[in-house]
Amino acid sequence: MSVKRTKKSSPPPSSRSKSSDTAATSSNRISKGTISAIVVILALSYDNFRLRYRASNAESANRNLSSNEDEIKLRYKTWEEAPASYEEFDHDNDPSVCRLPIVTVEEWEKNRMWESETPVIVKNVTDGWKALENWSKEELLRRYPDVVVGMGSSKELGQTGPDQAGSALTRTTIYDYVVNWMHSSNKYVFDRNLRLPDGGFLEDCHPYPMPTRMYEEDPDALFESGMPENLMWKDHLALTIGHDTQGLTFHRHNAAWNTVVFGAKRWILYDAERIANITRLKTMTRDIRNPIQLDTANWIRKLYNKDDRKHEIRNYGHDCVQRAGEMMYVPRGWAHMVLNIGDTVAVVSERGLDGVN
Ligand SMILES: O=C(O)CCC(=O)C(=O)O
Repeated sequence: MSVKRTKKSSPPPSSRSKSSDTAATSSNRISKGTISAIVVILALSYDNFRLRYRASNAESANRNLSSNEDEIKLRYKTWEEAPASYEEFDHDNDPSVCRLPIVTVEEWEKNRMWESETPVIVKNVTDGWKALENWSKEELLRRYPDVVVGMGSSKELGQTGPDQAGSALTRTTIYDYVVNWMHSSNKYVFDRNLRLPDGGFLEDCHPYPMPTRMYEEDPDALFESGMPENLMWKDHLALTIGHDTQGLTFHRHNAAWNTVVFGAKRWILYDAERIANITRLKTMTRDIRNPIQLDTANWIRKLYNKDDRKHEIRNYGHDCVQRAGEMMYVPRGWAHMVLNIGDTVAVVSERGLDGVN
């Protein structure tokens, strides 16, 4: 799929040859010193011209995002303008339904809540993040068009688990995904391979939430502590970008945090101990009479109210809506599925990358 970008053309070569022709014909009448001076001046002006040419080229690339053609391709100019099924999937986190502590950043850090086995929502995590401005749809496309990301269908990514997705992921760029795929396919960007430091893009998420900040501030201390690498909150972050109703189907992995920058996510979490009974896990996550895994919207629509599933989640799980600015912490081994409400952009960090079988 080609990416529509402004072509970078070179300055017209004729301007250079014409100038040197002029200098050559004058050479009979003027001294060698004067000729050298003219050559230097011409070279400087050419450089100047080249720089200005590049700058105006960059400007026109930026302007191009709002040109008619791209507006048609973009369909929705901002994340917020895109369809969002709040009416069908949102709820108000009633404590009997969500059943999670919703805490401040201070409480999260003071109590080192990432060491616990309880899921939790942390408020106002994105306070101070440049991403709030730099990742608006227009700015993301203008600043980071060429960041390479992996995309695949939410269902496949859920089935393989995002770390083992391998061939289920196609490499593309942020620009290509947002302009050409996001609203015309079921492709979801869920890329766990972004690395710290990345020279700009991920710095927009400063200050990183703990415990990822620990690694960023002093990786040597972590290595020297003797902690095995697969237990560290390390240098890989994930980026997720997807339209309304996308989201990973039930899966499990190591402890992870997920912070929404734009949009919202509905989460269904199911207790790690409860799913040690594998038959129960299967019954919960799919229709046993027709065990094709449903996408997350259809799990909520068609399965949630059947066969005791709601009772299980109300007693051994959580059903919560995470809003922009909030972080969801999922402890190791908890089965969970997610549904985006509206265009949603989030970053994720996971402890180690060793998955959970
Ligand atoms: O946002 C999603 O679709 C899935 C997120 C998830 O499973 C996670 O962060 O662990």
